Amino acid sequence: MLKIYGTVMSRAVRTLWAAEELGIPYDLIATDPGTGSRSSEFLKINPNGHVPAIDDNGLIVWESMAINLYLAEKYGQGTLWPSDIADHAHIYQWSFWALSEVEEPVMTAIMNKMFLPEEERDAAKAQDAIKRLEVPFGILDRHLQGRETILGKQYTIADLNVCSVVDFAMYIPYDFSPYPALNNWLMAGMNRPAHQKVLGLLQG
Ligand SMILES: N[C@@H](CCC(=O)N[C@@H](CS)C(=O)NCC(=O)O)C(=O)O
Repeated sequence: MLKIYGTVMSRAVRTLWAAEELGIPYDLIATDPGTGSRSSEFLKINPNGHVPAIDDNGLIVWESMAINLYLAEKYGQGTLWPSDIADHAHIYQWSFWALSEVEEPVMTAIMNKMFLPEEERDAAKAQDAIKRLEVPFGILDRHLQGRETILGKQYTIADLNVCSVVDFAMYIPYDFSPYPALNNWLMAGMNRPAHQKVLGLLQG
């Protein structure tokens, strides 16, 4: 069975959402919240000591986007993973874009708003990060105008991957009202039954 290492309060939520969406049975192997796992046993799985990581019948993969692209291609043919190679190009494009253009400012804002100990938080850094989100969020909003999904077709792993980076901004909290197309797409992603099921794990 697929093993997913991580916790719901980490980037492993992306992998859990993908597994639920794809209907793959899995075991969630809990690691220390906030610290990943530095145990010598876990470092053999992911030498970075970061989550998520997976063990799919002996195949180890780490890095959340790589994991999700692999799971979608293996288990989601015709659903989260379309057949057209041009669609694959855009799936990679938007997934890598989310990590390189959106994740850092979102994480900087969240860390300085809520996760760091209060005495270490820097309000100016949080404000600067929130300001920097205007560029990528504007790009995504314009792309989604007149489209319900990133590819403009069925819901794919591109939507799930990008949504799972953008939705962290809701913890800042972030005012998405200047981006109505992005906001509608984000809410649709949040309300997908597979996503709701994973968020339900947060409640225990
Ligand atoms: N680029 C990696 C980042 C993974 C990452 O930093 N995960 C955090 C949890 S959200 C972690 O394991 N932190 C613990 C640590 O760095 O020790 C990915 O997307 O998988």
